[in-house]
Formats: sequence, structure tokens, C-alpha cells
Amino acid sequence: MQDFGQIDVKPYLTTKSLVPENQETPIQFSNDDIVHPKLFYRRNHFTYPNFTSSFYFLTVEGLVHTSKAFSLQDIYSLPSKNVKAVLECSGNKRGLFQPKVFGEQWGKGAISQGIWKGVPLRILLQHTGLLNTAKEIVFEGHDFGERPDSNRIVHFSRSLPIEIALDPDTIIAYQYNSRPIPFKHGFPLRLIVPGWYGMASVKWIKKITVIDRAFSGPFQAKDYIYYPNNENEKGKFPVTNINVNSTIQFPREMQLLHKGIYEIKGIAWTGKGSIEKVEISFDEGHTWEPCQLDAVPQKYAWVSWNYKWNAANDGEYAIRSKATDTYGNVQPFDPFWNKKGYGYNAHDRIKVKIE
Ligand SMILES: Nc1nc2c(c(=O)[nH]1)N[C@H]1C(S)=C(S)[C@@H](COP(=O)(O)O)O[C@H]1N2
Ligand SMILES: [Mo]
Repeated sequence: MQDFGQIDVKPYLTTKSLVPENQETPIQFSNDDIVHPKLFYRRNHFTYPNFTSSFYFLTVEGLVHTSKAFSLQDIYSLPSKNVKAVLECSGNKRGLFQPKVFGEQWGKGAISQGIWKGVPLRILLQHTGLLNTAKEIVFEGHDFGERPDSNRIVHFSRSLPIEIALDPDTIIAYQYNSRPIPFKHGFPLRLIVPGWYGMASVKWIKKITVIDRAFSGPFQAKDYIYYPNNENEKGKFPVTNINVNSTIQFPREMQLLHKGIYEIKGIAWTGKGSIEKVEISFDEGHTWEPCQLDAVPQKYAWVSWNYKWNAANDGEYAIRSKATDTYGNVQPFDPFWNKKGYGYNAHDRIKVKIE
């Protein structure tokens, strides 16, 4: 049986850019379903913000009955909950699109998961009240800078529709895996929107504003939109829920192997519902074999899966994995190409050679 190798040798992040810092999780080497903070992918639009957490207040204002400024102590003393959730960048696997698209050329590691603890956002909103004209809630991060498309200084800001903001699992998180959230991941407070792509989970939250219209900030109205056409904006729609997806962890792409029995391993996840099944194909998707799931799939979390493969004959093999979720969503053979390269979820595919 092949394994992940020596346990005293540790993997690292894979650097995509330094300023701002964008680094991938070594997902093929993640044996655990809780990612260590050192190996959690990092996705930033700007340089890291500068602020003092001792004077940190989270203000909630706009279309509320009473605006409030919550201190960290206030936040820590409110009822909290734990949410184990995948955080996946909507650009995960962007580098696999054909034709290629501009933007960070992420491989398969712009994804991590762990346990976030925090106050449900709805509890903060119960303290302030919501006017009935309220339509969206805007979260502004402390980080700011110029975007490549404009020389105006903007903060990283995103909004959520009221229903998602009031979902009991949408939390203002202050812990990751029972420790304060690491600075690079949003200390002291970050939004966690389980089941949505990562852009929704705003780090270093500074201010929450309730508004009566669709938020039009550039990270909402320009980026994180699926543009199915290269030439025009026809058919555009926003990036929200994580698509059903899977990644093969072992064997590795283009690995050379001897004949033998191998445990093919991977993970599968989805944004809505949970994983129903994972299948594998050795003939480019003509026939599929069921994989074994390592645990009962949970909402928001990835599930590890495996398949015992008797590699009895020499040759080159293409191996595909395909996940199906409880809503009946299935990974497609071809990805849904879109100009900005979001939401890649075609079958995962690797090749190996047995010799
Ligand atoms: N304030 C702020 N929040 C942010 C971002 C950012 O650049 N600034 N990036 C978003 C994106 S696109 C992703 S995928 C996740 C990445 O979170 P991580 O760096 O903790 O992995 O944070 C989101 N929240
Ligand atoms: Mo992202």
C-alpha cells in the first residue's frame, strides 16, 4: 500500500504572488480534515492592513434601529457557535481553464478547511434591529489599495443578501481551530459564510452597513461575476455558492508507479447540501466505479474518499473523479468557461504511468 511518505517531512505553501500575498495549500499532502494554520491558503487583494486591535470596535450602522459599536469583549460574550467549513477561493483551479484566463493561476490548492468559532451575525443584528427597507448588508475590511483597473483607493468590501446574513451559520468568527484567528486570515474578526466561495468571507471586518439597494463596490459588481462570454457581459451572474467538486490527492499528476494495489485518495465538497457519492473513471468518463467515503458527509465540510485500485497492467492511465451532491449537482466533464475563471468544477483528472 502506498502512503503519503515520511511523516517527519512537512509540506509548504506554494507561492503564487508575494505582494499581495497569494499562496496555495499543498492540498495533495493534506492528510487531515483540519488544515494547520501554517498550511492554510492565503488570498489577498492588497497588502496587509495596519490597525490596532486594542481599540477595535465593530460598528453596525445604516438601516438599523440603533447603530452599535461592539467591542471585542462584547463580541466574545455573545452566544457563539462552531462551524466546520471549507473555504475555497472561487479562483481555485483557474489555471486549468482552456482557453486560459487572466488572473492568479491557481492550481488545486486554493482551498482549506477548519473549525471557525464566532457569533452568528443574526445575533448582532438582533441587537441593532433592521429597518424593513433593509436589502443587503455590506462588510468592509480594514485592508485597502488601488485595483489594477482604477487608481481610486478602495477597501475590500462585499455584501450579502439579508437571507444569507440571517442564516444561523453565517458567523463573525474570532477563532480558528480553537485559537485566535491568525492575523493573515482576518484577526481579530472575520466573516465566515459557509457554503459560499471565499470572497464572501471578509477578513479584518471594520464596519457593517445595512443598505436598501444592491451593493455596487468593485469586488461585487466587477469581480466575482461569471462572464460566460469573452466579448460582452451577456449572461453574467454573481459568484455565490461553492460548486460540487473533488480533487484527487494520490496518486499525483504524471506519477510513475510500479504494478501493485494502490489506494487512490481524494476529497469532495459542495456548497449546498452535502456530498452524496464520489465515483472514479479510468476510461475518460465512459464508465464509473463507486469510491468509498471515509466518513458520513457533513454540510459545508469536505469528505475524504478512497478507491482500491489494482494496477495490474503496464500502461498510461487517465484517472477522473466525479462527485455528486444531495441536490443532484454533478461535476461536469467540461468546466463552465467564464472570462474571469471562477468556479472551476469539471471532473478532476490526473494521469499516471504503470511500468
Ligand atoms: N478583507 C479582505 N477579506 C478577504 C479578502 C481580501 O483580500 N481582503 N480576500 C477574499 C478571498 S477572494 C478569499 S478566497 C478569502 C481568502 O481567505 P484566506 O486568505 O484566509 O485563505 O478571503 C476573502 N476575504
Ligand atoms: Mo478568492
